[in-house]
Amino acid sequence: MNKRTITLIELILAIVLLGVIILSATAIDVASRYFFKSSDTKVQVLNEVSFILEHIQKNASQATGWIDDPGFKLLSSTQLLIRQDANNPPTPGDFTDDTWIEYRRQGNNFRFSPDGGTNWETLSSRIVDNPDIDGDGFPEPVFSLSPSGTEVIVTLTARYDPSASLDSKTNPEVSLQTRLFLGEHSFN
Ligand SMILES: [Ca+2]
Ligand SMILES: [Ca+2]
Repeated sequence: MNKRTITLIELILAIVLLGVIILSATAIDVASRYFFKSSDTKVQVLNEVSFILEHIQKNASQATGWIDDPGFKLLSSTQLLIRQDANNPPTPGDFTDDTWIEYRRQGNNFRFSPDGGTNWETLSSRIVDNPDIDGDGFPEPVFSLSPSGTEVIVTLTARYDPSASLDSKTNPEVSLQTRLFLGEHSFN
């Protein structure tokens, strides 16, 4: 009679192998969750910045004015005003009854006023300073006039958690740039 018995060594080996299998399964799970989490935060930040740039583009396309009386005012590198005719019915020949809408970066907030600074809506609370995108040694301003005076360049950077430092995996940031073609509003 040669009954097979499990030795202590075999038992320990079995436990260790089981441990290794469980650990590697957990590692894969953590890695995939980490991956989804980081891509998810990046998409969220990207959506937020692109929404703002579309918001500005849409309103800029409805600016009222012409070469001697442009419908854009670049008050500073963080403040842009756009004049619109909000009258019903519209009074296109008269700019004096029009409304200046405003976009303003204030700290981590990017805000929009539809009525000349009375009411404000916060479009994002994730805004951080722009990096130096064109490599000239200076970070890009939020709003700037192109050298030709024919476009307003809008550059915006948002970070998932603006109070924490940038980390491409856990705290990503996204910079986007758009140009508002001024047409008859050109400053030249
Ligand atoms: Ca008008
Ligand atoms: Ca630069």
